[in-house]
Parts: sequence; C-alpha cells; structure tokens
Amino acid sequence: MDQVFVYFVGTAGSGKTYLTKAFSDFLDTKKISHVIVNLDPGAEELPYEPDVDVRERFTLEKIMEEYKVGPNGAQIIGADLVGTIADDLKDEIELYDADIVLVDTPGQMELFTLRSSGEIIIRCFGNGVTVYLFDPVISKTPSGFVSLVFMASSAVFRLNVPQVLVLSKADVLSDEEIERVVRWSSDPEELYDDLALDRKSLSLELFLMLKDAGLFRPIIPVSAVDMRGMEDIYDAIQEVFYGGEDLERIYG
Ligand SMILES: Nc1nc2c(ncn2[C@@H]2O[C@H](COP(=O)(O)OP(=O)(O)OP(=O)(O)O)[C@@H](O)[C@H]2O)c(=O)[nH]1
Ligand SMILES: [Mg+2]
Repeated sequence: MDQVFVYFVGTAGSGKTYLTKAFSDFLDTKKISHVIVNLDPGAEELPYEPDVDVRERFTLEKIMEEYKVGPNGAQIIGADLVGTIADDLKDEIELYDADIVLVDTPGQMELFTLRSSGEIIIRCFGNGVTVYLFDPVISKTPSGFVSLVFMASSAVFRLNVPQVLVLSKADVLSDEEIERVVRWSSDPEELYDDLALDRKSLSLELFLMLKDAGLFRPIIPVSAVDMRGMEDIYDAIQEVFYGGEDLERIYG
C-alpha cells in the first residue's frame, strides 16, 4: 500500500500546526502508523515532535543572517529552499515506512501554494491530499467565507490534488455559527442570499459553477482543543483514496 501524504494548508495562524498534532494523536489511538514532517523553517515551538524537520537544514533565522534579508524575505527564500531538498526529505520519510505522512506547511499559505516549492514537494512525495483550514473568525461572515472559498480553490488549481475542507478551531464558535458556516459550504444559494446586497457584485452563477467544479464542499468543523472532527477528517481522506474503504482494514 502506498503512503498517503496529508498536507495541512491554510492562512497564517489558522491552526495548521495544532491540527497536525491533534490528528496525529487521533491516529495514535487508532494505531495507524504515521510520521510528522515540519516544512516550516520559521516554526519556533512545536506542540509535536517532528520525525522529519526542515529546520535541521535551515531556519528562518539562519536565512536572515546568511542572505541579509528581513523576516518576509527569509520566508520566501525558505519556501524556495524547501523545494530544492524535496528528494532528500522524501528519502528521510521513507526510512520510517509509515502508512500516513502528516505535513505541516509554512505559516503563510501562499508561500506553499503559489510558489513552485509546494508543487515540487507534492509531485515528489506523491499520493497527496490537502486539508484546507478555514479560519473560524474569517469564516463567520458571508464575505469572509466566500474569500476563503476562493483561496482554497486557488490551492486546488495550483497543487492539483484533492482537498478536504475543515472549519478550524470550531470550539471558538457557537453552535449556531458553526451550523451557518456548514450550510453555506453545502448550499451556495443560501450563502448568496446572506451576502450583503452591496457585495453581490459576484454572480450566483459563479458560486454555482464553483459547486459544479467540486470546489464548494461540505466543510468539517474541527478542533484541536476538544478533538471534534478527527474521525470525519479521517473518513474524508479514506473517501479520497479508497472510496470509503477502511484504512485500518487495508493496512491491518
Ligand atoms: N481555541 C482553539 N485554539 C487553537 C486551535 N488550534 C490552534 N489554536 C491556537 O491558534 C494559534 C495558532 O495555531 P497554530 O496551530 O500554530 O496555527 P498555524 O496555522 O500553524 O500558524 P502558523 O504556522 O504560524 O501560520 C495557537 O495559539 C493555538 O493555540 C483550536 O482548535 N482551538
Ligand atoms: Mg504552524
């Protein structure tokens, strides 16, 4: 059975690192072998122990010193450098012979999705799915939610791998807010109706097209604090690769 690579992608601070940790804990309880790869050279403290860590090769701090650039320039150089060591990272990952590889991507999603490194990594590693995190605070307004749908769609266009949508840090939202976001994600017409009149420069047809293209999909509320949604992420990944067949049975 081929390894499955799961990339946690989302805007800065959306909860990628903590969700990586939470999902890893969940896989532990299911006794599914997995490794964690940290691709963020700027990560300071991580809540998990990475098995493969890009910081062993370079850190943001060292890049700033060596290239005499500020933190933003260093992020860009760091993202490009990650692409150059894709083969080495893959070799290191293979030593573990794990069934699932969780990949925690760098802070700013555009560095991973829009620069070439993300695509290089994903092509090199193979068999990937992205878990795209919707920031809860941005997601609660209709215009914020629409904006995140476009960003998530850009990741699909760019990386060309299946995507699972999750509503991150659901514990900070009320049940009503969560239900509303979930309804928007499955019913573009309701989202369109909830958009303020002055924001309706986007046509309903555009939303419906996105839905037809599979870019509007039911979102999974998740939380690294109360662990909700882990089983749902797992099921969604299985659905992508095995049409719903249980990974435990396949690997067992
Ligand atoms: N309430 C709540 N807070 C969370 C959750 N997940 C993460 N956080 C908090 O949100 C902040 C950012 O979480 P990270 O997981 O570091 O987010 P990230 O996307 O990896 O951030 P960058 O890599 O810096 O872009 C941290 O202070 C976490 O404690 C969650 O499920 N619930
Ligand atoms: Mg992080």
